[in-house]
Amino acid sequence: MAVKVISAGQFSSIPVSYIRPESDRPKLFEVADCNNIPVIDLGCKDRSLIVRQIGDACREYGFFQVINHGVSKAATDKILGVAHEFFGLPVEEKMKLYSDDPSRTTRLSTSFNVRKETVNNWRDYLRLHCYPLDKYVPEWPSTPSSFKDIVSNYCMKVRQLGFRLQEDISESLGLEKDCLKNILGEQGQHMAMNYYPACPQPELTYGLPAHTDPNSLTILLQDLQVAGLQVLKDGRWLAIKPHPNAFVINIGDQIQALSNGKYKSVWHRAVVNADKPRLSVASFLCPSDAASISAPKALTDRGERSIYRDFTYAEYYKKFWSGNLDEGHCLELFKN
Ligand SMILES: O=C(O)CCC(=O)C(=O)O
Repeated sequence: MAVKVISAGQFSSIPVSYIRPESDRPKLFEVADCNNIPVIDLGCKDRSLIVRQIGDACREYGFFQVINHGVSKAATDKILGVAHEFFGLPVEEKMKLYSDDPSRTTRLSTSFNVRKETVNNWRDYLRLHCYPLDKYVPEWPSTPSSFKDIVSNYCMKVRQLGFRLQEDISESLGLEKDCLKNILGEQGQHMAMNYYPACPQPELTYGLPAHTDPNSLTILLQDLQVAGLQVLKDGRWLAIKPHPNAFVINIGDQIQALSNGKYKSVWHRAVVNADKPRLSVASFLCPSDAASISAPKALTDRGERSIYRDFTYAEYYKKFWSGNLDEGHCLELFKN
């Protein structure tokens, strides 16, 4: 099989297929540093304060960071370490897992959806389905030998964190704690280990272009040393500086729909840099395929109309992968 991943190459300039048209480049000089994206202390004794802070962050930014989140530093250090080891493996070893078929449950791939897109992205990624673990772990890489243990331990911890956040988000909307979780059903869990090699011309391309996440909630672990995540706020791109021992949390399209548009599934993107590779680990909680996504009555019975028509997550996910990542907010296609 031809070597398709960019982490296998040495480049003094970027291949033409990665060059964005002039109108669609990162314009890094226009990006502002964001120092005020909320950092919420989940260890705080005052739960009502946490719920309020989460509600404010979801309305205002759709993004926040959490500290004292219950996932140990050992677990986050280990997963970043094993991800670095994985991407550092000889290319023949990595290519055993290569696939550009989005329906594959374990696959190494590159860019976003190479079957559909016209311009490529400066990213390789390992995509894993993670729930239930005993179904998917046997498919995961066996090299490095510690991979399966480290990643499964991390997945269990992050899942608990995600559920706790969904409870807080539910309450922040004035709903029962379990309301959102009940609608979302038996949630799936996916992971993208993203590897962005150093790029000779970062001003011409993206690691990931602007997109929103199709799922319910995303928990992102960023490489502390190398920034690259940017969020769109009030029409301006803001660079999110990695905060020590924090996760970045973002609301996915399904929570935007369930909140009847009160909470934002915000556009975000990853840019690359000329000096250092960057790594991030995104964990996605995904509604069950059959989950019927419909804003709870309590949010619409005060005369508010439902912004989105009812749909199942399976229907939404199919639509999302049938397009390009940066084509438009997929939720727009589900408006009443
Ligand atoms: O690498 C990042 O910071 C962003 C990753 C991301 O947005 C994704 O995996 O969907």
